[in-house]
Amino acid sequence: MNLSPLQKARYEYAPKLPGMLRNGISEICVKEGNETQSVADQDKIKALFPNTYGKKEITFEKGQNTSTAKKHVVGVILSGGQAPGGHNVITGLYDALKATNKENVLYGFKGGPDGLLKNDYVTFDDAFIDAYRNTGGFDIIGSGRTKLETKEQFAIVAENAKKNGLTAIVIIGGDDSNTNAATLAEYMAANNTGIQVIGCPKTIDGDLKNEDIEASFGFDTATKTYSEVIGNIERDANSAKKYWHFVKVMGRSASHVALECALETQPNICLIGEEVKAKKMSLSQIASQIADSVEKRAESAGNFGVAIIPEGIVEFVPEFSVLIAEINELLAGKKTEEFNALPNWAAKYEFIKAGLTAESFAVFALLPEFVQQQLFLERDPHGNVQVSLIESEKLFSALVKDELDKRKAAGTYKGKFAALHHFFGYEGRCAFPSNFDADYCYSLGYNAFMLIQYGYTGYLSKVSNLAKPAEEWVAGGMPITKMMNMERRNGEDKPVIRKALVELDGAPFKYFEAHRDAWAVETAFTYPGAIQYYGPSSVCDITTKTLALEKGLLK
Ligand code: FBP
Repeated sequence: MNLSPLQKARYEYAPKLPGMLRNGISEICVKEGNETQSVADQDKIKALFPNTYGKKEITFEKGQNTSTAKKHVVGVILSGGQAPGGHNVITGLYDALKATNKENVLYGFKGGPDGLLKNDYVTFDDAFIDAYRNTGGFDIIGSGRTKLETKEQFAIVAENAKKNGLTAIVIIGGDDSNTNAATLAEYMAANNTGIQVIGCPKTIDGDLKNEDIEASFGFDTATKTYSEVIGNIERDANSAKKYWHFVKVMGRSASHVALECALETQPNICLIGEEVKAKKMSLSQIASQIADSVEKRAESAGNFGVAIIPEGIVEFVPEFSVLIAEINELLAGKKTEEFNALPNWAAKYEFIKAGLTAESFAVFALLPEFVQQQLFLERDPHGNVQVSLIESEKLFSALVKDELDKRKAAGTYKGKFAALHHFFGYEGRCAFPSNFDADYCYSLGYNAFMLIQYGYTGYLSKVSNLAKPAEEWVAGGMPITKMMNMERRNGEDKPVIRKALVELDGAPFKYFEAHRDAWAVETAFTYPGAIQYYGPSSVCDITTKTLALEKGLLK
């Protein structure tokens, strides 16, 4: 295989473990803390998880290892979207498992949860694992988005697990996958299978975090990757002084990625979906806010700038959500065929006009035609509008242009507006993990095996104190049920891990809010540059501004 120089060098990188895990397996003991309760709906969650609810928080410490010696056969899956560092969770898990007992075995189930259902797996050995150390991607075993949530699926997983002699399953995934890990753990316990289930917190979106989980892995590398390129674009914009760049960044439900990139690069505009929703902002209000920046900058800095748009933005705009719901209703059942049979866009437009309420039609009429058509072309398997496919970066630049044209006609704006569009998402999900993610992920995997060895199930591998050097990180585990509450999903009340949205009273947003008016007018761009893997720790090991602000390390 042809290896790039960096790939070769990264194979040699030794990820840093928390100090308490560095003394060798025989010197890791466990300290149990308090019993836990779910974040809300305690009675309901307790009733649904009678075997795994209320367990104690645990921390690992230096001391005599008192776990029961037992041969372990562990199965691991990667679940959901790629996130840098996934390979290192597996290498950390493998190293801890082999350091404990050479006879222990690690199976990698292929293609996400499907691998467990189809009993499709590989057996890891040193050579296999060594080829993936400190690399990005999930290609080691692949990933998938099948949801493991029904009793029938759990029964198949249990049967396959028994067939292979598994003692534990590790699920590396986001909030949904770890919710399913908790339910699988409960099933395994209720049926006395003896099979433990441990989760690891993954997602570039950064929305799996809470008072116990400080960060999901992959967020650090992905946001650094996007911030590097946004910084480069800012510098290009500031050199040429002729374009406004509209940059959409991933983050399906939360705006953490957009916010972190804004903190790193200080663009002129960054929309935060959670704020848009809280202030019930309309599309026109948002466009007008961006147009204000364009107009002011035209008078001072010039006709250029950078705006960051979170992927999930349109779903946060209340009037847009209502429009989507009405369109879904309008095309429900047989009406899609009727709509598709109409001869041209003009006829379809009349059908839409007749079917929407006056309020929603007014919103629809405001949209550029390509977005109007996108709303009716791209449907998911249930016939619903695929909101994630809407090119919101183009939508907002078109709305801003309309607003500026109006201002031009009124004689208040005299600048020029030329927009360029970008979407950064897949570019960051498989990047070589930053040192932070390489270290964090390896620690999560290593720690997951410690939880297995000590007999825990239904726990999330937890590594905290992350804004400090790795030596000071704290390793342990938290019952997943502690992070759960009841939510309405597809018409049913379900126990789920609470998704973390951007908190408008949180330090990262507050910092952004305090500076954005100046950034909107001045050219205050900052250029983070590429991720550095070698060099001083102050450059290579630093984590996100979000975490630093949350931990009070940045003011
Ligand atoms: P996870 O929540 O599974 O980690 O995935 C998040 C994400 O990267 C989003 O940012 C993005 O909207 C989505 O995955 C894209 O999914 P897909 O890979 O299926 O296109």
